[in-house]
Amino acid sequence: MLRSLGRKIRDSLQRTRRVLIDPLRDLVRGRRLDEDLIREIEAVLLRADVGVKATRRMIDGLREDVKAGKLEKGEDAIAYLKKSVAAMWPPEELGLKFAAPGPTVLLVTGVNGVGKTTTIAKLCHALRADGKTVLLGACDTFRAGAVRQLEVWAERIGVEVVRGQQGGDPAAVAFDACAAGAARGVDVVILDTAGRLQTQDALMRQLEKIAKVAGKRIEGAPHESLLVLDATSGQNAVVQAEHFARAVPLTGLVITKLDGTAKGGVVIAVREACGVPVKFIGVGETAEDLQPFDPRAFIDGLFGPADDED
Ligand SMILES: Nc1nc2c(ncn2[C@@H]2O[C@H](COP(=O)(O)OP(=O)(O)O)[C@@H](O)[C@H]2O)c(=O)[nH]1
Ligand SMILES: [Mg+2]
Repeated sequence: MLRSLGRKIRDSLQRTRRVLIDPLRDLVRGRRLDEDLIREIEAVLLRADVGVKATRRMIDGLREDVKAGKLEKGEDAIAYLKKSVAAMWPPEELGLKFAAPGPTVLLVTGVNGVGKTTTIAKLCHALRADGKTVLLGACDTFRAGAVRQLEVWAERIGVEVVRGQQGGDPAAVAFDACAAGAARGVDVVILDTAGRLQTQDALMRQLEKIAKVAGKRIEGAPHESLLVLDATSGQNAVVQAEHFARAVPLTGLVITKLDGTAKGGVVIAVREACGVPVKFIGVGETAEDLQPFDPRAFIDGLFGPADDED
C-alpha cells in the first residue's frame, strides 16, 4: 500500500537541510574536531529540532569516539552523525499490520489540529486503492463539527461513517463501529478520536476506554494505534508522544505537515522519545499526500550532498 517517493521526502526536507546539514558543513570545514566544535554541532542539532535526548546521545557518542582517537577532522563528525541517525532505524515493520480474519481496527489519536481526520482520509484513500473496504467510526463526539468534517471526507472517498450523538460516549461509537464493521465484513475499521477534552487526564482515560471497548468487540483490536504528530509543533510533539504512549500502547507514529515549515529533526526526536516506529508521513492536505516512512530516503534527504539536491 502506498509508494514512497524519494523526491517528495527530499523536497519536504529542504528546509531542514538549510538548518542542519548546510550549517554543519560550514562549521566543520577545515577544523579539528575539538570540544568547541562539538558544542557548536550540538547547538545545530538542537536548532534543527532533533531534541535534547537524541542530541545528547549522539553528542556523547561523538565525544567518546574523539577521545578514543577514532575521529579527528571536523568532517568526520558529519559521517558519524549520519551513521548514528541511520542506526535509529533498524529493519522493522513499517506497514500496517492486518488482522486475519478481519476487520482490522485502527485507532487514530493525537491532540487537536495535528491532522488526525485528514490522515484518516488519506489512509482511507490508500486502503480503497488497494481494494480494501473501510468503515469509519466518528469517536470525536466532543468537538462540534468534528463528525461533519469526517463525513465530508467520507463522502468524497466513498466510505461510510458510524456516528453517535454530539457529546455522546465515544466508546459507544467505537463499539458500534466495530460491531457494524464485523457484521458487514469490512476489511478495516478506522476510529477517529477527540484531541482535546476538559483535561488531559480525561482524554487519556477516554482513549483507554475506546481501546478496551474495541478489543471486547473484535479480538486483538485495536490492531494498530497510530499517534498523529504535527512536525511543525517541534518539541511539543515529543511531549505529546510521551503522554500518549502512556495511555495507549502505540504501534506507530504519523508525522504530518512535513511539507511546510517543519524542521525534520523532529522525526528523530519523537522516535527517540517513544521508541515507536514512524509509519507514515503527511506531506500535504489532499488525500494523496500520505507516504510510507522510508528511513533511507529520510536520511538521504537530511544529509544528502548539497550538490545533487535541487
Ligand atoms: N500542509 C499540511 N497540512 C496538513 C497535513 N495534515 C493535515 N493538515 C491540515 O491540518 C489541519 C488540521 O487537520 P485535521 O485533520 O482537522 O486535524 P485533527 O484535529 O487532528 O483531526 C487541516 O487544515 C489539514 O488540512 C499535512 O500533512 N500537510
Ligand atoms: Mg479531527
